[in-house]
Amino acid sequence: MSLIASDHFRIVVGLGKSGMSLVRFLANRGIAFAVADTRENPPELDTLRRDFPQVEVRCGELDVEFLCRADELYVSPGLALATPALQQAAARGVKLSGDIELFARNAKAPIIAISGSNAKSTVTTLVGEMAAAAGKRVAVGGNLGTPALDLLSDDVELYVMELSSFQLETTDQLNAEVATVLNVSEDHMDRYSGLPAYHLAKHRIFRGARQVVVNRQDALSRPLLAEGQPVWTFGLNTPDFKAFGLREENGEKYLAFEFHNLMPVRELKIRGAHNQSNALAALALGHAVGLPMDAMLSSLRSFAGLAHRCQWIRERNGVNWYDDSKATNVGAALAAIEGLGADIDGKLVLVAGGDGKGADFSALTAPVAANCRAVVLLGRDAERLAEALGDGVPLIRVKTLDEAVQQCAELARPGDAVLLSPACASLDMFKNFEERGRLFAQAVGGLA
Ligand code: LK2
Repeated sequence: MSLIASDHFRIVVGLGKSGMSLVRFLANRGIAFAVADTRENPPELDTLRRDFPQVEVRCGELDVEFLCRADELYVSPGLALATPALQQAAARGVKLSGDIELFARNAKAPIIAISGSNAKSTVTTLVGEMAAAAGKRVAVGGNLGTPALDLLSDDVELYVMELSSFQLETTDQLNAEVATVLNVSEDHMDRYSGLPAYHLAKHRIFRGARQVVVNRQDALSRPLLAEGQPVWTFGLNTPDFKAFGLREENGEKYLAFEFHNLMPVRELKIRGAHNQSNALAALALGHAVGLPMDAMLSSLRSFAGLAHRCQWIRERNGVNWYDDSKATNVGAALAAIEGLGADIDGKLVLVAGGDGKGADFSALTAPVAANCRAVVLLGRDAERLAEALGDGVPLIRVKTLDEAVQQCAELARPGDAVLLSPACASLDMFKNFEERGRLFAQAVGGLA
């Protein structure tokens, strides 16, 4: 691609999974572009050189002059918009955008848009399965699975999109048919000035949304509404009009819509109050786009949960082992510790630690003291976690995941559960939380 200054030249900044989807999208449409990455050897460099040898790539420190040749930059969710080179380019009139903005401009079918600090992958997957069960040609992806631009197709009837705050920061106008922020609790404090900035980024999901879904039990999930904009709600309390919730009848708890019961909660395979909330959120989103209730309920009955999300690994000597590697923030770890803790006869042996992203761990102190026999700590922020947990519970420091598994095997007693729920990102020691979970399960599988 030539590098003549023009009004229509773009630069893809960050060559990961979504960067590569941008490359394919722009190349397919004959739009002139180049690629930049702050890393010397970005993950998709070999793929790019092989499939698009004509595309100019600049690796290493971002060069403002180079960036200013573009009229629009598509910035990776892994790169802070506050990065000085990006801000300098923006000050010189270059538009900062992202793959989701391009996706929204080009999608011809309705979008269900899902964000939140936790449970977004579970709810996105559930809604996707509900739509498929209803016979819709549905495309599911975004922050999970397939990058948004790779989903675009004229055959698609419905898009179900998981979106992170980083992806939303570069999205001006999503124009979703229905949008939700499932919940807001602290995460990514290494990238935001505080909870308000993080909340603001998440709420960009509502820009141009026709309908919204709100969590009745989380005020931070509630957007400013346009007059007459349809609102559906979910929550674990009793539902009213346009609301999904729980009702009790003859000692049996039911998922319910408005004033009637839908199905007994015990028919869900996914356990814990937070998962009932997830089921209700998925119902609200599906209902908003007109999915039939019977198809949605049958999907709820068969859904067994996601990999690395409080996933059972094995039983050994009366101890059950769980992989909750997906718990990359405090809120997620809390849900697992309280949920699983209440479900077992014994106590939890918790494995936690990693990159805490500047989190305040103090919310873990009391629930960990109440539910855990011991905590095995590893990773960059092990000491910060230790400080927060104090002396309410025995703490064991380890250097590796294998060592953690060995320690847990010695500490756990019959009736206990061992839970990897780090409350931290994995990137200080692993490629991602999937790899961390896989290696944990492997070590657990290797115990005699
Ligand atoms: O913060 S992220 O959205 N996801 C991590 C988190 O939630 O903490 C996942 C952690 C884990 O353990 O798996 C995120 C972080 C870094 C990223 C990113 C998303 C880096 C990236 C793309 C997306 O590429 C770096 C490109 C820089 C030019």
